[in-house]
Amino acid sequence: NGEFLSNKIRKFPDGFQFGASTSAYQIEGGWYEDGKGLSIWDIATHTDPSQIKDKSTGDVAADSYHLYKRDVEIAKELGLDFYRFSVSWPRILPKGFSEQINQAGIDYYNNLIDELLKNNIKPFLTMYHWDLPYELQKLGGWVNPYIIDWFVDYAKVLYDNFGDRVKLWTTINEPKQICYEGYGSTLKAPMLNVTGVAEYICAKNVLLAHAKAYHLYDEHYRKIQNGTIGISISCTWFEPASDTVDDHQAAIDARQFDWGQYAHPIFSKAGDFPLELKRNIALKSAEQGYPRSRLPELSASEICLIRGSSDFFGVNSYTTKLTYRDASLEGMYAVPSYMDDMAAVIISNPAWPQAQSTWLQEVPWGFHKILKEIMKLYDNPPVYITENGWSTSGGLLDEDRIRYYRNYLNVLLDAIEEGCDVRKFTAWTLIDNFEWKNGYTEKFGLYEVDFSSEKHNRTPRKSAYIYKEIIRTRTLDPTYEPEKFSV
Ligand code: PNW
Repeated sequence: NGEFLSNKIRKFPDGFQFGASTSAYQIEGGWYEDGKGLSIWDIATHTDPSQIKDKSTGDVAADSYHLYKRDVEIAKELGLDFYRFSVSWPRILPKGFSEQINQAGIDYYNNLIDELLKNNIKPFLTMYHWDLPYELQKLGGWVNPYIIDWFVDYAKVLYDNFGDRVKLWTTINEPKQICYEGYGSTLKAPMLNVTGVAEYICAKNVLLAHAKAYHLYDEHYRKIQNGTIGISISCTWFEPASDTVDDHQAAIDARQFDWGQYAHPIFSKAGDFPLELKRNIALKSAEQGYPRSRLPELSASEICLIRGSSDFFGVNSYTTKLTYRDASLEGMYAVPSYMDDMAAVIISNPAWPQAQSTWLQEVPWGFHKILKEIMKLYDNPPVYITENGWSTSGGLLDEDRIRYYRNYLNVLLDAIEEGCDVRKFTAWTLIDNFEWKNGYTEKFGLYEVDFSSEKHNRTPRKSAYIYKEIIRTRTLDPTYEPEKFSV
């Protein structure tokens, strides 16, 4: 499979920056400490543990609420330019609203940010990585349009408290996983499972919440705080399974449903939801007897508010799928549903290298196609890779993770040479963590965490030494072997 045609050492452009990423619920623990409110993940893991593969919770996770100094030390060991972490909304605003600010929560993130800056590592703050305050979920969460205001109120608290030192922001991590997985299925909290309706209402609200938080920064904070703010969207490459026109259209539809749904309104010249999305959902809704499309409309002023509301395109990208069209779709998907609206059949190719996570296969050329497609569709926006990574079942000798990173970085360099404006790369993830419904059964960390001991010791994997050398030399050397691991 190796994508390397030669063992040539390749150099990253000047100014290219490297980081690693985590998220609050996945690492912090401290789930009920110092005044933190409950999130939808606290509720999901506690009300029905059988929903999580190993029946675990994020109550303690990697204990970063107490061990954040060690996390920063690790970031320092790796030589990271920046560290991307998320803030737990209910740790700052226990009830979700900004009438009551939890000072202990503010202190925690102040300490983390100050510790990073002390070590010369730029804090890259994600405002929302899925741990919605439960009090807001009681009101409908992301399907209640008032959440747009609640999110902007929360963003203001973050700008006011951290914006003097944080210069890199993402508003929202992965709208599709929030909306489709959380509201259209049971894959993520709140497991609402109202597909065909809820994920589209959510999409509109997420886009408007993001855009309003962006404009608040742009108009009231940027002048003084001088930061950069954008959104992170998960992008899978969908490749036509055959050369037929139908399969090509199926792949386009799948991409437009998966990420165009969120990217097109923000990054395209025209704005609004993509044509394929509007057309498919309107047609199906009419056929099904709905009085109007299940996809909510964006008004002219909403389109305008959303369009252009991101300084960069944050790309979270891991894998590729094959896509084909099956005209009948007979009994394949529920009606109505997101999958039925997309009307594409999605499969994987068993020949591609497989990670521990069932959905994750190594397909570097798919990553390359995503970068080229974003350049083409959205007029070459600045791209930050805000997540990319590989899972194993554990162990320090992670040759497959090393191969994955090298191959993905290699095609990233190709894309840059071909004109793509990619400026940052972020590994998912710094340390092993709570992998949502898969609990602790999948390890994405550059550092292993010993979850069996109260100390939660962190140990570098072989990939950590490789990543460190890439960052130190600003080059990709496919033959480099770290001393510690050579036999
Ligand atoms: C990321 N896909 O989401 C999440 O942001 C992390 O919290 C999580 O730990 C990580 O994945 C690993 O699972 C993904 O479409 C979103 O292939 C989409 C995809 C993969 C991961």
